[in-house]
Amino acid sequence: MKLHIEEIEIRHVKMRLKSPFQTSFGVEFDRDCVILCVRSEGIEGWGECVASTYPGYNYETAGTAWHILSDFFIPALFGDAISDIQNFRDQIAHYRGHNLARAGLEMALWDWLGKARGESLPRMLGGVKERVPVGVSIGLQENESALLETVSDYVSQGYQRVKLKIKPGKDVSVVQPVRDANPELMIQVDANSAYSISDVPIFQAMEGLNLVLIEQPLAEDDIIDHCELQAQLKTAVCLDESILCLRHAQQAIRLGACRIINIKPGRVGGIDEAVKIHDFCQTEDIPVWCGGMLETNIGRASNLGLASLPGFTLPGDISASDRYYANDIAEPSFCLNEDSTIDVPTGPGLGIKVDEDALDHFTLRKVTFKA
Ligand code: OSB
Ligand code: MG
Repeated sequence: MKLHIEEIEIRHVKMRLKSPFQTSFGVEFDRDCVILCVRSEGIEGWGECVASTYPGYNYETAGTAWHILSDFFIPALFGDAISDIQNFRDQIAHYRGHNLARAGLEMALWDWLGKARGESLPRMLGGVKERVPVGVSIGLQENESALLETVSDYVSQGYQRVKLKIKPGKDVSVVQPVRDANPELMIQVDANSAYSISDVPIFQAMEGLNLVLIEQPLAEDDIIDHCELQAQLKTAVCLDESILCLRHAQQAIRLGACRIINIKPGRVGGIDEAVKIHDFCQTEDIPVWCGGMLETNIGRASNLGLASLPGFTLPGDISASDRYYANDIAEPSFCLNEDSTIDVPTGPGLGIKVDEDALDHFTLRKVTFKA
């Protein structure tokens, strides 16, 4: 790879979700994100930065990503050619944080690189699966009947695993009726950091629900209390927000803070770091699965490619395209197979084609940086 970037286009895109997504940190009606396009030698590489509308999941937003990309990360790339992904990472390594922005740019480079080489992302990463198991992440609902209806709708579509968002006051009592109505279903819960160590009894009360895992129960910067919690539970704790890099994963596993890791390439600063965490977890016999950030088909294709690696044994939050947006900005539309899997794209790079008309329709602002 010798990539002399000619230009990079960034767009702030806003898309209405088919249904609002409510978590312990708030509700999202629309999804804001930053879409990137790297151009050189007649090849376009597309990337999606998964920062959202407001700093609820973590501190980044589409606005902060816009600032960090345009004022720091993108200018750092005009000059020397980029020789490989590691070299790209080195060029912005002196800047701290902002993993979602970093990962969006890296995704565009992977797409460019794959197209230049005529290789798909899963092939470049060492993927082994042609289809990957997936589930669906269900936001907090108004009441019990709305939740039961939503779950049964997804089950009838073929999803074999659901994830239920929980928060204090809406936990055991919310999950119990879903378990009662679906004795065999794979169910897991996600608290998005809403509890503290004094809530151990609540998690102990969940032991009877036969959950696959409990995702990010405590504060994102609190590995110590996650250790204390995991030691008192048979159910596996899974970390999402707490794991920002390979070192965090190594230390969390060494200390016993979790038994499963949710890998989101955005949160860990890119696909390259995500693969490193996957590789480490495989040697430690720690199951991993690919999380989601309500991606468009650009980020969805990337997640499917990553999840084709052998260690992604648990179903990912990579639901079918039709669950998110009425009109997406890239093709193909990813469909659920009867066995609750989705096919991994096989075309060069991400294996998708961006629909520029649709993209223009959802674009709030656009800037092109030239070398
Ligand atoms: O915590 O996993 C999460 C969406 C946005 C921010 C954080 C999370 C989520 C999801 C949705 O759970 C997963 C998806 O379907 O993309
Ligand atoms: Mg989560």
